[in-house]
Amino acid sequence: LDALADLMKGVSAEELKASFFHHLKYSLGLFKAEVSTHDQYMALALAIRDRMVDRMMATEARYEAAGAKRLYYLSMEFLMGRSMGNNLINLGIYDQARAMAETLGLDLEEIRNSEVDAALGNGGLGRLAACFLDSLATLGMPGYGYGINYEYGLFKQEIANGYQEEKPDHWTEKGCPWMLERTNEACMIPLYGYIEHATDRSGEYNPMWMGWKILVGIPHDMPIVGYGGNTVNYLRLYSARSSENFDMRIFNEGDYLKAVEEKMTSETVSKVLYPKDSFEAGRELRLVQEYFFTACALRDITRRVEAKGLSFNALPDMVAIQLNDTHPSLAIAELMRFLVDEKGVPWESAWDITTRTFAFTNHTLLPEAMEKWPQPLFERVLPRHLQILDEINRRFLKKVALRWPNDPVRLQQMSLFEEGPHKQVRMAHLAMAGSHSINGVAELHTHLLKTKVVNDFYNMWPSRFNNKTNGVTQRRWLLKTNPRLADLITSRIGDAWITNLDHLRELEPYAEDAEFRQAFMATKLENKTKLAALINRRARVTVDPSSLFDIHAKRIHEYKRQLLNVMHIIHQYLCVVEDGEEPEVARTYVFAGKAAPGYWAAKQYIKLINNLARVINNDRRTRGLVKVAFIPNYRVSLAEKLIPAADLSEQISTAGMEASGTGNMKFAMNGALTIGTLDGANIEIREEVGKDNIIIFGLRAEQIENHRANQSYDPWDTYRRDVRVRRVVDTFNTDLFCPQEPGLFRWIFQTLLDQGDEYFHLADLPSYIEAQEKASRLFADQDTWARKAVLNVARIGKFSSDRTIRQYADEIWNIRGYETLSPG
Ligand code: 26R
Repeated sequence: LDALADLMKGVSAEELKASFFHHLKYSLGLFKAEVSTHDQYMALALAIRDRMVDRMMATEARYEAAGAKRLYYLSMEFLMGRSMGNNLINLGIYDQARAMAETLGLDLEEIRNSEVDAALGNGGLGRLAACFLDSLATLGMPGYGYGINYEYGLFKQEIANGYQEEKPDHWTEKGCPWMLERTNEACMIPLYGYIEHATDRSGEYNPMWMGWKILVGIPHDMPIVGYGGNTVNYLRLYSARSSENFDMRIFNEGDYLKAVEEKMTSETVSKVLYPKDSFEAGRELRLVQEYFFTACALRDITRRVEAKGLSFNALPDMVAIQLNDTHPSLAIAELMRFLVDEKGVPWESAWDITTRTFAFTNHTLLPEAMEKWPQPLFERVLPRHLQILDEINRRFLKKVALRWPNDPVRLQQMSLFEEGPHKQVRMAHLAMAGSHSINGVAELHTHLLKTKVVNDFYNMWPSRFNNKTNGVTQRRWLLKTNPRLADLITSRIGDAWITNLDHLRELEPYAEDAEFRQAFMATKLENKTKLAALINRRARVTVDPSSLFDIHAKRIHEYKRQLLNVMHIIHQYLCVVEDGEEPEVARTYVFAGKAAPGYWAAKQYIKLINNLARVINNDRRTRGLVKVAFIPNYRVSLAEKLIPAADLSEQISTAGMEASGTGNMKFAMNGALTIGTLDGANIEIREEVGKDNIIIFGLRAEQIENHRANQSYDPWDTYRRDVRVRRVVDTFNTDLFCPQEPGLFRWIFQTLLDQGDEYFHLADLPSYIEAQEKASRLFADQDTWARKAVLNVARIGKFSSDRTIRQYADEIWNIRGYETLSPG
């Protein structure tokens, strides 16, 4: 029996094969003859999962034996993408799996491609959470993700007549083989209802939360394996179900249909990810989602402490809870409710426990993304929590008043409640008041938080504020995504970079090695050739792999300024067709990204890019010189194909608006040069790679801020002064890019000029054009370009999420790794 068990767990090609067939037959009930690629994927995934489960249990035992402090990362979003490739690599069995597939006449890459992305996130914030899980496991740290098991992930994007159309992403339709459902650990979450104002026997006010409805949370665990395979943590995602008990009451009242309806509404709670990267006031379901998963997570966390028979005073020594933006910040009120109402802990000690447990990360400076809930809505959904917030606020404002006597304006500014005709709950204020640590995600971003956005809070608690510059995992974003470059790097400096990215510095001397540069550019060309084929398939555009691949891939947003990129392309186009100027190098402009379904301007940008592509790609005068392609349905698995093929990475947000960016790091890690503003982490990337190896342009955050403060920016000035700018902007008043849809883009002229150009496009266009010309000049000399590209890779070590996680672990969480690396 032991031999059988070993066979089922073993990692040789032979053993994998046995397990693969076992799952085909016994888990999927299939005969060999009727097996599709997707069935192969399912069986292989289950075989891989078996190997992770054993290690997950060993990991748990190791943490338990050590009495390890644990980190819980609460996030509404985890943008995991595909898992098979990463799991194989991190388990160290990629080659065995490929060998196994080969002996069966199967193609591992084809099998991997049939995995659908787990798109449980919108963009940067969700993908950061996924990178963090990889780093935590690789560092052997007890860190767990907690979130929602959305039945529908971020919508699928299709393009029809140049416009974005959204289609549902029913990613779980065929089941997710990585996930372990744990019905035995379900938890009950009350919400709605009312407060009964009672006094207890001693005459003390003792409010009772009554008449609630119950949601049931079912945990689904996705094992997360670290590189080397020694540590397997998990991501725990909750599905919402209705409560049998509760339904029974209605059943008994005889209203069968009402009972079924209630059940359906319960299940909508985990139905779909909100596709917005800005806040929409008043969405009740969103508030319920936030409370639902947050309360489930806390049940889980406190249950563990209670099982040990320990006092809750020990909580901050046993666990750290990180709030990924304000979305899970109800956890603060929920922990207070649990301690005070359910466990009878006095308020003061409950608050001490709470603030020592929580830490908060802010991910955006955009005012429209700040969560504020209408108080009446909040009260209806969470009546007891509103009372708790009131009490938190009362005590908090008392401290503010002590610090700044007779300063009613400050009290108003800092309150957890925004007064006015529509009273609102400010979630960021709750998150800051209830946490011992408040961090931004890049140096500039943290600086702006401290000095501008929440300056009052910084003055009150300067020591709570700290920076944790973002990072990305090199296991996915270099090793997996760019195997050719990864192999080349390893052939010269060994593979230590996989778990310590600082080792990439050893590549620096190779920038001066002609043979290496040639090999480096050859891998880039291979990646570009592959991408060219994909562009042909998905966008029906033929492009030349030797042209400069200029890639702009991220959510479509005005502040990210896809429009600025478009304006430069128009400029280049006009230089050819009107001035007869040959550009320095041929270029392929690639765009990819989704627009929030309700974001009109962003959706217009997509139409504009597609129209621009149609006009330029069909103009014989620019043939062989300029191509434009919009690749639909940007997602993690598409990013993995775009990033390794980029020469130039567009990071051109209005300075002061991109908190950090993480795509910028991934592109540079794959040897693209950045063209960008001094915004977010671009600033730190410049510090690392050196100013000669990055192309910076545009106004700095401070200058933008001054213009805003003094209202001193007038886009008409630039329009009048600069003929290039004028010529480009004027095209929006013509039908050059919308011959079939007259007047379609006139609104752009108006926003840029009559409405003040909020994002400083025109102010930055001249310096952007010059920066782009510089990029072309550099690219024309392939050898110079190669040197710079190599140095980008060699100097990108800082931006590993391993570094970021070590900093969180040392400076905020006070947790450590428990790796049992076998000696030698
Ligand atoms: C309120 C809710 C609908 C919502 C608002 C905003 C949901 C999601 C967002 C997206 C924000 C918070 C986000 O993704 N921010 C990004 O975080 C990245 C990781 O820190 C940064 O790199 C990036 O600059 C920032 O925009």
